[in-house]
Amino acid sequence: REIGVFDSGVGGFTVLRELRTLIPGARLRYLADTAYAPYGPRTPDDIRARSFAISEHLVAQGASLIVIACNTATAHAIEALRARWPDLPFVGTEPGIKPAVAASRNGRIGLLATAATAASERLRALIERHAGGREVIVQGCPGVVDHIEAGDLDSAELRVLVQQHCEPLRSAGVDTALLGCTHYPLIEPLWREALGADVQLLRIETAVARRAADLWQPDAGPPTLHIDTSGDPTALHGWIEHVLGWHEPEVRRWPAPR
Ligand code: DGN
Repeated sequence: REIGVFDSGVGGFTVLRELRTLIPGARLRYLADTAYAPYGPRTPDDIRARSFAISEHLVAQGASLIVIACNTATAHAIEALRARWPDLPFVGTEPGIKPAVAASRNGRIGLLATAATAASERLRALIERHAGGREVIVQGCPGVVDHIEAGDLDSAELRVLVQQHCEPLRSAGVDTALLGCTHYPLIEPLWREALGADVQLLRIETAVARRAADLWQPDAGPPTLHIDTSGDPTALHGWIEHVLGWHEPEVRRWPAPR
């Protein structure tokens, strides 16, 4: 029995890192859907289709719990996944509106996410339910994940893009900003630089891993970590070392090449 974890690419490593820390005994399998990244510009139908195919794979490998380490897939697919596998717990990744409301002093909150998350009905409902009338400025950030997936964490071009996406938050005077995409913590210094020191930045990975830890049922067998990708396995090695500090990655291609 494994915990299956997936994202469009390397963003979910930020969640995987927390899972390894909080559940050291877990048998983990991560699927990076790199061949289809980024999800941000994709249609909801597309995102659901990818989430279904990936979950089939994770279930076939023995998943007894699935962590959707991607805000975009959570926003568009979690309800459909739960309907398809009613007995399998799915833990989603969603921006922590409630903690942001609690942390904000001036009641103005910014939320940075992919275009697909920003446009989702689920996010709109989440804000309506939890924001308690506070103003939440939602900013879709097209392009950012493409840079990160390409290994660019600090180019001048990416800095300009990040500055542009943060501008509406700055002019609205937010004092709290949420990173609503699991890729974004990988460039946290750039968001900090663009938002300024007086804006507090909130991340969500630890809360997601904690939720998974609550649901996880220990079973026999040593802890394991498998990483599969729909893209080029070698492209992930640097990331695995950078984010997870794991030096001998064995990454398998999924579906297996014939
Ligand atoms: N990392 C994903 C998220 O949290 O939304 C999506 C990244 C993407 O594919 N655009």
